[in-house]
This record gives sequence, structure tokens and C-alpha cells, in this order.
Amino acid sequence: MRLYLINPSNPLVSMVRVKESRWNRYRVWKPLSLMVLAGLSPPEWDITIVDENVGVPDYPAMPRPDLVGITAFTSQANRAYEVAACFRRLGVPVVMGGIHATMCVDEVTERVDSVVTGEAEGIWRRVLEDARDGTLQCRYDGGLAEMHAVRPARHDLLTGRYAFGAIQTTRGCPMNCTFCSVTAFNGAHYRQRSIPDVVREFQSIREKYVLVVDDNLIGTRPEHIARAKDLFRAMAAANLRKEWITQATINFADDEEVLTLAASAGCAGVFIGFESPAPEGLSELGKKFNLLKGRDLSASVRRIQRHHIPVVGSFIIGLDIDRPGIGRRTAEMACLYGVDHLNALFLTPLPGTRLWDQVTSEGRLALDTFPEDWKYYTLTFPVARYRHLSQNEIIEEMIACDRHFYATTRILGRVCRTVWGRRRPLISLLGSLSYRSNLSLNRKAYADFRHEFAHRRAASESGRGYSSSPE
Ligand code: B12
Ligand code: SF4
Repeated sequence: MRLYLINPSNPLVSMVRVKESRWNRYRVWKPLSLMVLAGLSPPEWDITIVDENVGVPDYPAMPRPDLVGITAFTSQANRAYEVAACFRRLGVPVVMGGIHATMCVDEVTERVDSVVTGEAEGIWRRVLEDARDGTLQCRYDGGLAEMHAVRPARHDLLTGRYAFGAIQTTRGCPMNCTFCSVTAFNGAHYRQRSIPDVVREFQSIREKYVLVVDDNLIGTRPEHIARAKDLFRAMAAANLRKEWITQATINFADDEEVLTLAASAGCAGVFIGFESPAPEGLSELGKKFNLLKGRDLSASVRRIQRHHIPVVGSFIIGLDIDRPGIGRRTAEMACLYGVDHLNALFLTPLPGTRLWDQVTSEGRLALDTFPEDWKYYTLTFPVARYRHLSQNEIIEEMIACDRHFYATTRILGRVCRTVWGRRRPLISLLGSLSYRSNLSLNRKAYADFRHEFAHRRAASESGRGYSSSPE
């Protein structure tokens, strides 16, 4: 039995041509979900994983599969439906799962043969049996998996073109921030895989660099943090010789032992959501955690960096409290905190989040021609109507933010500090230059976006076509 597992691309985000430049390997990340599904599949299935981010094959020219499985974030949904339609025309059944299928199940059901909601571990074998027997159902629900059921991903199936391997060690988050899908999808209970399983899986990854995809690798409660320490000890003892990056909340900085152990286990960078420069912004987003204990965020960042671990700070622009000037203010705050890189994103209501419920109930979605408009739900386009900022103003705020943080003098200042702090200055410089080259791509994308919506407005004013107007 032949199974294709497909990760659709979103050309608006990136179509990385790995063959053209080896550096592009650093801009493309493995679709771990498909490698996990492959790991759950019985050996009778001959599996090919297609990651469209590294190239789109000529599907009709490939050997005909017995089943196609598609994953998709919301931003990939549009392309997912094109791929599904292509295989359904060939008479091949298509099953779709992942975050978008779970949050927009009715939309997906109309476009594929079978939808799997939730995590796949408890249900995927049954889906494959039904597909083999010709009794595929239109709906399955995997719910939340027991962590002992999470099998090692098939790292052997996607090799060569990527700089980073990928692994997951925990699922779920109790924080339920308004804009984030994780609590809605993976639940509020923080679930951890067994440490020996994680270490064994790490050993099967060929790449030297690894993305640990956990949303918060160390968790928030004392027992989570104790487990994180045990994991780091086990990784160091196994002498994995890997360097890995991950995501964590700012409490990563609170415990010197966590930092020492993480560094000794190979931690080479951490992505932290600061979200807003204003305490009222953190309250609005439900991210009160960052406010706890009257935290000094600059001191927290410095403590992490003292362990030679660079910090990427993520911020969101477009909150109800955000007014003109927020772009520059965000960049100044990121400089003040001393983060090594800044990742600023537009506040984006994603289906299934508390923010989605709020924005849709207030009629504030600016881009609502679905499924076509999902491709703009990348957090890099202003898809809502923002309280105090028009579409043009918020784009200008984003440009001002990036321009301030990535000004040449500031990049050089940060690189000098990384030399002094022995935090991989070359990587810091290359990272900043890569962010900066993305900024010019972003400007082009904003211009196309504005052009598209000027066109839509004109069409809607003349009584044809689209109903939505982002201004
Ligand atoms: C790693 C990651 C990335 C990587 C992507 C790597 C990749 N190609 O997959 C990078 C950094 C590139 C990335 C980018 C983005 N991401 Co991201 N990312 C994640 C993260 C942290 C982990 C994903 C992961 O690997 N999980 C591990 C696997 C095993 O779990 P899983 O994907 O859920 O798969 C399970 C089930 O969903 C199911 N399943 C999945 N697919 C399928 C398919 C079938 C057929 C079946 C049966 C089952 C099934 O089975 C799996 C096993 O149980 C998640 C958060 C999270 N906890 O999921 C956010 C998350 C998926 N990202 C999110 C977002 C918003 C984005 C961006 C749009 C914006 C951004 N800048 O972050 C971009 C999108 C880029 C694009 N191409 O359009 C949101 C998506 C919400 C949504 N509704 O789409 C999430 C949930 C985070 C959040 N805060 O809400 N991301
Ligand atoms: S943003 Fe981070 S802390 Fe908030 S719910 Fe999502 S994963 Fe949890």
C-alpha cells in the first residue's frame, strides 16, 4: 500500500529553493507532524513525505498512491485544498488532519474524503485500516494522546535538504493566551514524553542542529521544571553532540540550574514571547505570566545570555491598546530588554482561539473571503480591523519597528555584545542580515497586499465581487 504524506506550501510565506543555495537550508523547517504520522503507520505502508516548501512535484506523474494524507496550518489550507482536489481527480482518497482541520472541520469536510481532528496517535492506525478495506469514514477524532503512545518520528524519511532536525518532548499549555491555538488544540494539561524515549529519538536524528518544537520546553510548575532538568541531565549524559533551539516562557531565566543544564545539553537559542511592551497589553492578551513577581525582563534576558544562549524576542502589534507609535516603541523595548533578534508579528485571529471569537463577534475580520484568504493568516499581514490603526497605519508601524531594531548601527552593536558575551557572533550577524533581507521581501509583500485590497475595494464599490474592506 502506498501512502503520500504532504505538507502544502504557502508561496506568500516562502518557497525555499534549497538546490539554489545551501543557505536556504536554514530557512526551511521539517514538517514533524508527517514524520510522526509515518512513525505511527504499520510497515505494510510504503510512505513518501512531500514537503512542498522544498519543491512541488508533478503529482500526476508520480506512482499512484492508495491514500494521501495532508497536514495544514490555517495559512496552508488553501493550497491543501488544491492538492486534495488534484488527487481526488485521480480517484485517490484524501485524508486531512492537523490544526486547521480540527478548528475548521466543516470547511475541510467539504473538500476531502476524510477529516481527522485532534492528535493522531489514538486513531491513525484505524484510519489506515479503513482506507485499506475501502471503508474510510468522513470523520475521525483522535482527541488528546497519551504521551506513551507518541512513537518516535521517522527521521529517516526526510533527509538531506534541511539544516535542522525536529523533535517534540511536551504538549499542551495551561496559559491559554487569547491569540494562541495551543491550549485549544493540545489542551491545558502539560504532558511530557518519557525522558528515555526523547533521548533515544534525539539519537536517531542525523542533523547536528535540532528544533525542539515544544511551545514551552520547561513548563511553568515546579514539577515541570524538575522534569526539564532531568531531561537536560539525560541529554548531557548521552553526549548527543547536538545544538538545539526551542521556545520557552520567560521563567526559563528564573532558575540558574535550568540554564546551566540546558546549556550543557546543547541549548543554542530560545524563542520567548514578550508580546507587548505595555503591562495592559499583556493583560489584554492573557499573558499575565510575564508580569508576575514584578519581573525585570532585561535582567531575565541577561541571565539567559550569560549562559551563551541567544534570545529571540517575539512581539505582537495591533492590540486594542496599540496606537500610532507602537512600532517604534516595541523596537525600543526589544532593544532595552537586550534580545538578540526581534520577531514582530501582526495580531491575527486564528480559528479556535479566544481572539477569533472576540474579533468575529465584533465583525472585525478584514479578510474573510475563505478559504482563499487563509493564505494571509501568516501573522505577517494585517488581517483584522485594528482598534486605533488603519491597515496602512499598522503596516507602517511594522516597518518602523523592524527598521529601528535592524538599523545597521544597532545590528553592529548587538554583534559586538555577542563577541563580548561569547554568544556566537557570526550566527548573530548572519541571523540579523537574514532578518533584514526578509524585511525587504516583507515590503514587497505589503505592496502586493495593498494592491490586492485596493482592487477588492474598487470591485466592492462598483457592486461586484468582494464584500470585505480592510480599511
Ligand atoms: C514547529 C512550528 C512551526 C514551524 C513549522 C514546521 C513545519 N513545517 O511543520 C515554523 C517555525 C516554520 C512555523 C511557522 C508558522 N507557524 Co507554527 N508552529 C509550530 C509548533 C510550535 C509545533 C508544530 C509541531 O511540529 N508539532 C508537533 C506535531 C507532532 O504536532 P502537530 O503538528 O499538531 O501534529 C499532530 C496532529 O495535529 C495530527 N496531525 C497533523 N497533521 C496531520 C495530518 C493528518 C493526515 C492526520 C491524520 C493527522 C495530522 O497528528 C499529529 C500527531 O498527533 C506549533 C504549535 C504546536 N504545539 O503545534 C506552531 C503552530 C502550528 N504555528 C502556528 C502559526 C500561526 C505559524 C505561522 C502562520 C506564523 C508564525 N510565524 O509562527 C507560520 C506558518 C508558516 C506557513 N508555512 O504558513 C500556529 C498555527 C495555528 C493555525 N490555526 O494555523 C501554531 C499552532 C502555534 C500557535 N501559537 O497557535 N511553525
Ligand atoms: S502563547 Fe505560549 S504561553 Fe501562551 S498559550 Fe500559547 S504556548 Fe502557552
